[in-house]
Formats: sequence, structure tokens, C-alpha cells
Amino acid sequence: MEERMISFPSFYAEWRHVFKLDPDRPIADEALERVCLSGTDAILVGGSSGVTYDNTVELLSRIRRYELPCACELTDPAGAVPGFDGYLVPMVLNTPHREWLIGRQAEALADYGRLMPWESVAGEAYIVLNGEATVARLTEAEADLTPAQTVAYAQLADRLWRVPVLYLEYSGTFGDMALVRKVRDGLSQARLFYGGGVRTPEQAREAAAAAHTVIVGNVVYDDLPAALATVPAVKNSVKEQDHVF
Ligand code: 1GP
Repeated sequence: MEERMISFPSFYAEWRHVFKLDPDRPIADEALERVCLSGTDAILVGGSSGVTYDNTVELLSRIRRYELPCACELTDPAGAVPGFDGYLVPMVLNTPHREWLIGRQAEALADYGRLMPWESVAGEAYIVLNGEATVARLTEAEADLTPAQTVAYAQLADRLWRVPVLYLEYSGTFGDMALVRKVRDGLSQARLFYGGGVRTPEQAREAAAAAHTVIVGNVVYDDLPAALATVPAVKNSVKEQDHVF
């Protein structure tokens, strides 16, 4: 029987601020509670290494004490835990290795494709722009792109492949906001996630003005009050933008 693609409402469509938590990094109950009650729009669970079924289940069940949405960034079938509100499947556009672009994804689908909850799965095209980041080392991403090359990758994901989420990944360092804005302005349908080095309210505001969604990671683990302060900064920046006619 022919199976047709049905469009589903996207679970990430309203996200403006997201905390990314790594199942392989410990976080105390009290810190997790403050993260979950911070007013952020969602928690994204994922990491570049050390993600297992057990540590993913454990983190998900702790987050589930709270009401906010929780999605999974699925980099390894080992971390494919049922029960998340949505699943994002990363593909690194600027890696020279096909395994990180489509290879591992195709292998995983060969094994688990018939089990995938497709109505809550979305592709996530990564452009890795900080060569020092763990994800850059792992995938040997060619992070030293010119703005024109970055825009070309963004067009490829957004217009040619129609991937619903484009992720500019500067993990560990604050990126070039003029470039982020330029990429966003050229998108036809994808939602733009920005992640990397957001540690202050000012950076959070700038990132919120440049991208659709701001992802905050590391600072949760090394300066929780600073991490929490990024939430109102993003939300207020969004409100200000909404009032510009
Ligand atoms: C990591 O993009 C996220 O994948 C967030 O980056 O850890 O630098 O905040 P930081």
C-alpha cells in the first residue's frame, strides 16, 4: 500500500530558548529543578559522546517530574529511548565523512526504521563552525567556512533538501551574529537553531535577535545562575522584536 507523507505540527516550532543537557554529565536534583522551572521552552537531551540507553532514560525520567517539553537529539541508536516529546536527527553538512552526514542514520534506519515514531521525528542539519568543539573533532568538520560557503550549506539544507531545522553550531564559543542573521534571513522554511557560548544575558539577547531558537549548553554545568539568566534575556528580546512593526 502506498504510504503518503502527512505533515504533522512540529514539536519545536515555538521554541525560543532551549537548554541542552548531556546525559553523560552529572547534574544535581536541585540544579535540574531550577533548569526545568526556569521558563525555558524545552530541554533537549543529547551529547557528542558517552550517551547510553541507561543514562538517557535516567535523565529523561528526572526531567519528567516537571511539565516542560523534552526532546532527544538522536546521534546514536543506543540513546533511542521511547517517551520523548520529539526526536531530532542530526546530519553534519560540513563533515568530509559520509558516516556523520547520512551513513550512521541510514544504518540505524535499516535496523529501526519501521519502529520510528515519524510524526515526532525531524531532521536537523548541522553546520559546525567552531573547529575546537567536540563535535567538530569527532566529525572532522571543516569548520573554517567562508560566509558564502556557510550560506550555500544553509541553502542546500533549507531549499534543496527541505530539512526542517538548521543548526549553526559554535559549541564552546560565541559565534558571528551577523552571519547567523544572514543565514536566517535567507531561509525559506527551516527553523534556525543557534548554539554556542551563550553565557550572558547580552549574548542571549543578541543570539535571540539573530536566530529563531537559542540553545544554551555548557554554562548550565559551570555557572547555573548565569545559565538561568539567559532565559528572560531571550524571552524579552523576542517580545521586543514582536513589537517592532
Ligand atoms: C551545544 O550548541 C550547544 O551543542 C550549546 O553550546 O555548550 O557552548 O552553550 P554551548
